Amino acid sequence: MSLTLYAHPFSSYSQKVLIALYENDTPFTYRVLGPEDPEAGAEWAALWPMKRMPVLVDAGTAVLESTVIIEHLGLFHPGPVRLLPADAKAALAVRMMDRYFDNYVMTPMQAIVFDHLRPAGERDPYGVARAREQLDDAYRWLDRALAQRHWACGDDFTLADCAAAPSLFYADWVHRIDTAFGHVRAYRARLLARPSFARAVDEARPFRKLFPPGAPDRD
Ligand SMILES: N[C@@H](CCC(=O)N[C@@H](CS)C(=O)NCC(=O)O)C(=O)O
Repeated sequence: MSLTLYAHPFSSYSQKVLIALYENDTPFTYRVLGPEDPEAGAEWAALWPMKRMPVLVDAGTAVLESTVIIEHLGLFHPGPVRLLPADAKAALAVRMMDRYFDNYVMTPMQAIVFDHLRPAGERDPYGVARAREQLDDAYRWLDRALAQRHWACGDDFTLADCAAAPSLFYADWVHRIDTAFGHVRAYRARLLARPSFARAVDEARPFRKLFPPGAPDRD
């Protein structure tokens, strides 16, 4: 097996894939992207000019996009924890929730974070207010969806939970999940207790001071 992951411990989409790797104890070479290793950065930019992390290289072939990377791992490097159900209809529900977390939790969360990186005078208060509304809508919808579920799609931990963990983790930092959404708050706590995600969170602790809006003193 020759797997190389270009990623960073504090990056939410990198964590999504790290969870999948840790769930199955899948061995891989970790190329951490950052100023300490310009060579890794140059390799990554050559592999994927969009310069988005993570990128997985499997026996010389680049695999792009966190969801596709996790599906690739399930197909080519399966382990005991199956993150996509074998049943195609059940898998569709998992993919739907994966899209939900990426599009409606991760995206507005990132909009708020990246607004802090804009130069003074280029900030986007309208966009940030809209992102906050989207997060409230997303929390409200999710709270109902989770009422009878342990994980995002039921009893089994899946791809959708890999997406949920970092998105809800950081979303709560930038836009607190209201106490009215008890199911979402309890689910986030369950995700934090999952050993694969707890490991990813621990590995990212040294980087908290870099969180653009400022990291809260919890989690
Ligand atoms: N759709 C991509 C999103 C990846 C992504 O946005 N990664 C962020 C880090 S969490 C990134 O590379 N950001 C760099 C940038 O925006 O310049 C995926 O699922 O892998």
